[in-house]
Amino acid sequence: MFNTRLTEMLNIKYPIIQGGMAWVATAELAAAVSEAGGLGIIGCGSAPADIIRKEIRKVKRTTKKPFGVNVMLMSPFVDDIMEMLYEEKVNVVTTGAGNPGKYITKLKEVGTKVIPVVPSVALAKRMEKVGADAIIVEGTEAGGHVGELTTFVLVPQIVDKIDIPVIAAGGIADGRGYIAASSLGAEGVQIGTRFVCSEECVVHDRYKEKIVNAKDRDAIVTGRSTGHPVRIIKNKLSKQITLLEKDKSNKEEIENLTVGALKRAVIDGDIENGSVMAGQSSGLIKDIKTCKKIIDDIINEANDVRKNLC
Ligand code: TUI
Repeated sequence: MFNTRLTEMLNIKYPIIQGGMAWVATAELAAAVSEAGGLGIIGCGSAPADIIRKEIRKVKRTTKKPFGVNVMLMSPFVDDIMEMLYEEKVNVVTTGAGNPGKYITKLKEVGTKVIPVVPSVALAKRMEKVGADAIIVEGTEAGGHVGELTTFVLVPQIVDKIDIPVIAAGGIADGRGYIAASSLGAEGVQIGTRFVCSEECVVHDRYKEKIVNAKDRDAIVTGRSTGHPVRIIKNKLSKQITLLEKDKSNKEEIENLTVGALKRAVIDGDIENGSVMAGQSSGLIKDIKTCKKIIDDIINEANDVRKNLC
């Protein structure tokens, strides 16, 4: 069940990809996930190319296993990042928040597999046509920048429309979610929030605690009115944004409030005025453990669930 076209293509033990979270997905987290048999990912966010190159070199020194880099396509440094990636020749590039079409041919030429994140059927079809190796289908349950549709409805619609492997993302944090995603036709899962609450993840302890303490309705979407919907855990910042969103003329004030807000939460541990990006799976996460334990527990639980199904 854990051998799929994705594990073959990427040469990994389990088809579990770590989300490429800005500020959060550092070399430490990526190396730990890859060592545990998944695919660790360094998240570029809006960091410049030289910083990311250093993170790549750190992972290369720490593990011989495959790993990847997530490129956030709204980054002001996206072209520099791509030039650097053509040189570093990492195993995998995942992309988010845009259409990576114009970079795919060159990445593939240097031997990098390209796996875009998409929030819709149309974009999935377009990405297959321009040469993507697989597609990450991300439902609105995910943390951070989100689309509208749920994982449960979007994954099977895309599985029906494309031939390359589909990886399900958004709302998956345990073995039950893994089996559900497989049942929908996914050949792998991408997991973000669960890995934030790992021992190896460098985010501030208060950020991890905020997720562990979150209840079912605490991961809410802010910024719909500004055209930048972002899922974060409810706090003082989210309440301020929600109030400002009642009036469309407050767009600039909202943008000012959110500039630098992710760093404030992740690095400074200001979980009230900062942006605590996390998915709806926060309500499922009750502890902090190593990446190896997270992956082993998912695999063991998935095996138990499967036995009970048959
Ligand atoms: O990219 C993400 N999640 C992110 S990026 C991020 S950094 C950020 N911070 C503040 C505001 C905005 C971004 C935090 N979380 N997930 C992958 C994802 N990609 N979700 C949705 C999409 C997406 C959306 C539109 C992918 C492609 C797309 O294409 C539009 C087009 O060009 O056709």
